[in-house]
Amino acid sequence: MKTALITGITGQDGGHLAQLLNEKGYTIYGIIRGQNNPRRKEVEAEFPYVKLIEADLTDQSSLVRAMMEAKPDEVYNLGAISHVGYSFKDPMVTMDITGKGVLNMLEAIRLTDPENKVRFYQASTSEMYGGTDYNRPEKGYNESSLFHPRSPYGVAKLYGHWITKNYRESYNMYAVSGILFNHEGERRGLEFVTRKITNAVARIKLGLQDHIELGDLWPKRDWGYAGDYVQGMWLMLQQDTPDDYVLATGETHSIEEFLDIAFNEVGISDWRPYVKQNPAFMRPAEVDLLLGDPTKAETQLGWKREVDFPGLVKLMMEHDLELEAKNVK
Ligand code: NAP
Ligand code: F7E
Repeated sequence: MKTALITGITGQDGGHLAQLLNEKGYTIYGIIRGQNNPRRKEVEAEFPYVKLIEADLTDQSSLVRAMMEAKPDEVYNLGAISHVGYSFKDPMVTMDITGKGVLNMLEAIRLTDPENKVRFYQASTSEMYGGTDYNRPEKGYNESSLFHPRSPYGVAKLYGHWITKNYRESYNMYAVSGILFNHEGERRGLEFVTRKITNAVARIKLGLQDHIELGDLWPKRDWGYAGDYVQGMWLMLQQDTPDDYVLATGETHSIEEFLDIAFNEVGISDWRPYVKQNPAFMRPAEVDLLLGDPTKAETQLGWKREVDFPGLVKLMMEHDLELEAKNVK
């Protein structure tokens, strides 16, 4: 059976991917950073089959050692500073991890895989398209659309995207990028708007808090379910020839629409009295609207998302209501 090495094992996608690859019978190694990573215990408890290796995307020698230990067939590079808002506050670290970290991983593979057998997945993002509408085709951004990132995160990811393409073209590596639109779920970090909302709505319903503070409510996103998207990542590494693919739902919704459904789930028809706007959650440059066209992934990979927008909000609400009920005294 195959062996996979996952960076970002403590993150949302790392968890979903570990579960998927375990079901497929893979041996799984995960890279964990820091001398006392607070998420180590959670990973060990939830995914006991994942073998953890201490390494850091900013430390190339640690990645070489990880490659030598794991000897993987497939490497999924999911590790990153992934929060767009935070990337404005710490742009240098974002570049080091989210941008140059990709090069460090690619070089570690090249140094340890002289026969060019390892397949590499890079977690590219719809944030590379940015907020400008001038180049968006009617059906949404696709693999040929122009890029115009609007944050240090988007710029760093664009570097990762192009260096992956460059290594594919220069060294004939099986190195691909999945250009993934927003994907969410019960494992989503509380710092992202969808999970921040579902968790707060559950707490409001249970009397644990009385309001939620958010930034701008008009931006629109193409929101899918993370469990569906890791299937696409795996499919991208199983093809005869390496290529890049967009994964998206082909629908876009505003944060206000997300609030409508989330509050409705707990029987509150008007969310406005419970939501306060706080400029601290606004960004120096915003991405107004993201809409992706997944036609290539659907036709060539046979990938299709299963969970729709209301289904996504519902599953996140159900999860957070159950989770927060444990905090009611
Ligand atoms: P996430 O939950 O924020 O997870 C990020 C992971 O990166 C964490 O495991 C984190 O580990 C790890 N990491 C951070 N700095 C690191 C370093 N220096 N060395 C090694 N690992 C490091 O992100 P996600 O939502 O799962 O997303 C996975 C990937 O897809 C990311 O690259 C993200 O940018 C990209 N992406 C996400 C979406 C989305 O909607 N979710 C869409 C497009 C692309 P610690 O526990 O040590 O912090
Ligand atoms: O913001 C607005 C915010 O942080 C979504 C990452 O996974 O997807 C994600 O990036 C929208 C933005 O996700 C709050 O301004 C309002 O317009 O949940 P988010 P994101 O920035 O779209 C892409 C594809 C990635 O690649 C990234 O890694 O919501 N918003 N109020 C807020 N956002 C947050 N976080 N918190 C608020 O209070």
